[in-house]
Amino acid sequence: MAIGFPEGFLFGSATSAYQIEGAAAEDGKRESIWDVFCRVPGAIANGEDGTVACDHYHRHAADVALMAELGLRTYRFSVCWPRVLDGDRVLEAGMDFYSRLVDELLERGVQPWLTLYHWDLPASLPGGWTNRATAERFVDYALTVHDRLGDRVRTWTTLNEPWCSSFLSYAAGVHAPGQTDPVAAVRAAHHLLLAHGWTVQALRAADPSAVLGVTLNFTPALPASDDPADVDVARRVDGTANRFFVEPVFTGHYPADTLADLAPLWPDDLVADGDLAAISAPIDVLGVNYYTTNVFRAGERSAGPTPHISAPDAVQVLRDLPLTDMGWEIDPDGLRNLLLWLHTSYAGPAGTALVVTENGAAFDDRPDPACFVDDQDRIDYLRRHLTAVHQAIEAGADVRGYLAWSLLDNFEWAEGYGKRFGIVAVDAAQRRIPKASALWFRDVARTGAVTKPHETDR
Ligand code: IFM
Repeated sequence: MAIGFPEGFLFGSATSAYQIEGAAAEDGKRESIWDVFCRVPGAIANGEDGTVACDHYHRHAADVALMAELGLRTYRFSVCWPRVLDGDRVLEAGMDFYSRLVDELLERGVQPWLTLYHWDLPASLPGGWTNRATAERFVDYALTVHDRLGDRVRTWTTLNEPWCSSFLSYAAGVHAPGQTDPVAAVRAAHHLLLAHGWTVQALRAADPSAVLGVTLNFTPALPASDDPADVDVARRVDGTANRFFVEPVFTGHYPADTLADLAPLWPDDLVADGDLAAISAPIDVLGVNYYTTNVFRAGERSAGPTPHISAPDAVQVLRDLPLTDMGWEIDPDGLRNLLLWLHTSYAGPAGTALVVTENGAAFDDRPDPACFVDDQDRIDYLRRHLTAVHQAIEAGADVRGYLAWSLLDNFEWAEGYGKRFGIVAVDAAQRRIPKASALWFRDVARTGAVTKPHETDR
């Protein structure tokens, strides 16, 4: 049986600059914190980096043609800040690259969806996100990019997944810049949110009709049992992983319980008057990135760095669910529940639409001798999650689109190239090979309908 999505529902795909562009030192591009981090011995699996990646910087025209063939209605890409700005100086070649990309997308009928920050911060900014001045620089950067592309790009996302660029990057040390200081992580998180809020205010003033938003990653945290210790540890993880970001954006307050949990780490001088009013500037769309749901029990306090800075005693418990190649449990019901929670608690009352800006799975697939990738496991993942989105819509959530992560097999950060999320494979010769999932998704995008998974396959 087929389930149809509402008229105009946006099917698309997403990538990010560092993960696909390559051309790491071309046309005057300056270094980002990821260029630097990839040189740290042991930071990235197999010592890999984004120097060449998918060579999209040189192959963008063919990549856009492929997007059109795959029926994508929108393409979410990110701009690499140090490709377009060296301090205050505009790097014209880098800016031209994005301008051409936008033109090509529009010529092919694919709506450009621009993310300003997907983690490749200029390495030259002192203190990175621990420094409040970085948030000020971000607004200048955003306005400069908008000045060049705002006549053609209508949808602007400030940040992608600030949890990753704060707690995972400054507390767990897993992502650039690789720090393991929980206080630095709290500073980074607040400054990222501030950069978001100030930028929404500035872009709104410059371009009142633009569609503005932020993309947050949500990993729902559930207790392993009703033991109060398990319930409390799941609450604390949920506080920093999810509510720390969505709550101030919609309510202008950090969650009270999370503030209490973080009190020993919270710098007195962090929040200035007006910060939370800026952070809660109204947005038009909340981007929702969902991959999995985690279950936690309370265990021994871990000694090593962790992104769960208020829950070092959190121990993840695996359920009896299939895993992706990242070791992430496949839990589509978690996406339905998440969308309903976000709609009911935050986005709905604010009149803000939801779009799933990332969802997808890594599987260990490679082209067969006939140069085809029959990734039925990914089709199954996408189908189940799209079905969950449809269920959320039926239950009243205002979800306007779904963007598959990712268009291409690409650089999966600390995991290097070993984890393949693409619906299109990229081989060593940089050939693009649409997988079975890309052809399946093309049909979904063209018909606006998905066949339901068989109940027996669940
Ligand atoms: O590849 C990443 C992406 O950059 C951000 N969201 C999660 C994806 C898979 O880990």
